[in-house]
Amino acid sequence: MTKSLRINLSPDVKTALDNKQPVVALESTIISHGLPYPENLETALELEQTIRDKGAVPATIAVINGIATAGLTEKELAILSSPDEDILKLSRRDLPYAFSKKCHGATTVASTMLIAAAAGISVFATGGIGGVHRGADKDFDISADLMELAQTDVAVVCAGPKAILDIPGTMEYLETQSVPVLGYQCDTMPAFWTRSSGEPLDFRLDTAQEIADLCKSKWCQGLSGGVLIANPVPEAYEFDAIVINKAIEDALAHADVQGITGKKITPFLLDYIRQITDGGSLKTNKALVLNNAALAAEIAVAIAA
Ligand code: PSU
Ligand code: MN
Repeated sequence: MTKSLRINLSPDVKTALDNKQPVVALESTIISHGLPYPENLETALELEQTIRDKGAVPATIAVINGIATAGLTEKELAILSSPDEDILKLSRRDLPYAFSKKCHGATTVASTMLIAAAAGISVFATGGIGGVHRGADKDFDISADLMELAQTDVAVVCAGPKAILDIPGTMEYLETQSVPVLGYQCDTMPAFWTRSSGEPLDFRLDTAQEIADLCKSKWCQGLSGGVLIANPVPEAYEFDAIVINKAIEDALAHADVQGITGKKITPFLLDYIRQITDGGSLKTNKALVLNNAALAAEIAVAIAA
């Protein structure tokens, strides 16, 4: 019995990888659990187009009929986006269930990284990574995204940890796990809906080329594990800090009253915040993911050159 992950590559992705052309991985939890219909499907398609426009090949990753898949058809993207489908949220630990039950599932940052690395894809764009939750000193809620960043050789472009989290705690955890965190044209950790959390970053790099150079220096010398690139949301789409922080507090209080925990908490908070900001948080969310896809493509092009 072979012990390597079984992966279906789309013809596009396979050709690009065979020819050492730039490829950018995209996750699917954001489609199935992070954004509402129909914006989720529109965004998924726009993300892929943004990456193509920058000269790279998009590889959206999910589990389809129990098989890890990189590069989805429009029909598969539509299934993952559909409010009528009950799509599982799959982090690393959930993959064996989906494989054995031969079902569909959306992959988180953690499981997308794992599948991307196994396919030979080294750059990945998401919205915000999971992290240390507020109150993790009591409930131990720390996203598996951080453990994956510690061990898997993929560069992840994000707009910071989602601001629903404990951002300083998340940064401490990344330091302990020896994950380089790079500010792209910024000196402080972005906070997803806003451009800065105020937390200083150790490294600022101003070009995709410098980021590519750092990744190559790391991986070529056997320093395994991920690289986190923090790319602030474009100014024009930044959300008002006071309004968003109030919305986050409200959402956290409601989650507490309703007893929402575990893998349901992140989708619950994102949806609640979208509703109480009248969809305003959604515009920001969409803009920041597209911005991350564009930078990820530039990094992938620079790595492949
Ligand atoms: N970024 C977004 N929306 C999302 C997520 C990230 O803009 O929905 C997802 C990612 O898939 C991330 C997951 O891996 O939330 C984190 O979930 P948890 O906190 O349960 O580990
Ligand atoms: Mn969690």
